[in-house]
Amino acid sequence: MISLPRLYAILDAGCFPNTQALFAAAEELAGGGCTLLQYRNKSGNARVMLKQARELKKRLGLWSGGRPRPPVSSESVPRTRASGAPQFVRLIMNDRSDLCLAADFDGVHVGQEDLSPESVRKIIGPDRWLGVSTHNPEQIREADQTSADYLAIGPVFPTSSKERPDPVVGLDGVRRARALTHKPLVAIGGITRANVRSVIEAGADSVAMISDLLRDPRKSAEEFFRVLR
Ligand code: 3NM
Repeated sequence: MISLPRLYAILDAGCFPNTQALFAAAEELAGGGCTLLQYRNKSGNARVMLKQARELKKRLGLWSGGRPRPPVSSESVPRTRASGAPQFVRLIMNDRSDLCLAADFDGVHVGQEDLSPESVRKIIGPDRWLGVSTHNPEQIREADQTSADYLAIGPVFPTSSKERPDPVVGLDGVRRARALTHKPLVAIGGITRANVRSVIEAGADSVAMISDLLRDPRKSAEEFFRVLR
């Protein structure tokens, strides 16, 4: 079973004015201690996505197929403040298994309308991480039977970062999800530093966040970890 860090940052390309701002945010998040990052781009432009993903990999991705790879040049590697040790960031591709492989990412996250978890598994192989979004108990039960490495449940709270979000599940939805699966559980949707504690207490192993990390990503990530200490 995989072990998830508490913070699962999602970099949504649509939230940034340009590509440089996207990369800068990624590096700041890593500098703030984030070790799991999903690249999300709903534009549908596969070439742009691959280019951005490869650049993220170049700047942050020191993992390969789930196995750690020692840094070649440490110059551009973000460092944790306390130890000065290189910060390893696992990179997850939203929706697209093909781009995960092409950019040599460490995993794929799929929703209910993407390829099925088993189809994705065939493409990415046994080592890369596979995450599946769920929004109700029935979907959790179904996803629990697959080879997904972790399940996501949401939206926990109202969110404006997703188009046509499913109904809010609340903290009760997180508790219910926790009772239905032994797989690592990621909570998502409307989670902030102000409410993250309640979400973890409801049973989530990790929380995925978009908007609460946008302003000053490094500080936000650092504060996230402080809140959970
Ligand atoms: N998926 P924020 S909610 C990408 O319910 C996404 O599966 C959701 O962004 C789900 O942290 C969501 O800004 C948006 O609310 C999360």
